[in-house]
Amino acid sequence: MRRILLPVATLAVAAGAIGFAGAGTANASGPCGAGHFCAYRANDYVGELIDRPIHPSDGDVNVLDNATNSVINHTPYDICGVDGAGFDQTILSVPPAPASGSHRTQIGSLFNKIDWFYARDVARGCDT
Ligand SMILES: [Ca+2]
Repeated sequence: MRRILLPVATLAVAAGAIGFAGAGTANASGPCGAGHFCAYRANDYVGELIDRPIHPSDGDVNVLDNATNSVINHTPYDICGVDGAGFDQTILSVPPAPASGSHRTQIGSLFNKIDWFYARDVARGCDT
């Protein structure tokens, strides 16, 4: 269990740093619809994979496997990204806007393993 949890914590810190760095760019608001969560194939919100509202009652919301490289969260929920390879592991947590990290201009090679997303109330948060 320790061998699994340590890399997840490390990746979460890296994602937060990336999201914070991108929050001040001219493209910070991105193209994502009001109230929607959006995932993109490429960095900087290029190559839309999904653009839709997500609610915690929706369960798993599939995207093309191993393709997500940037995301925008305009929902009021934490959006959680899962890598389903071998076993389900939440590898990305995206807070609702306007919190720092709600827009990730690039997730990077460590994160483009996401196969689906789910939403959680902020008080509960993503699985770790
Ligand atoms: Ca995967």
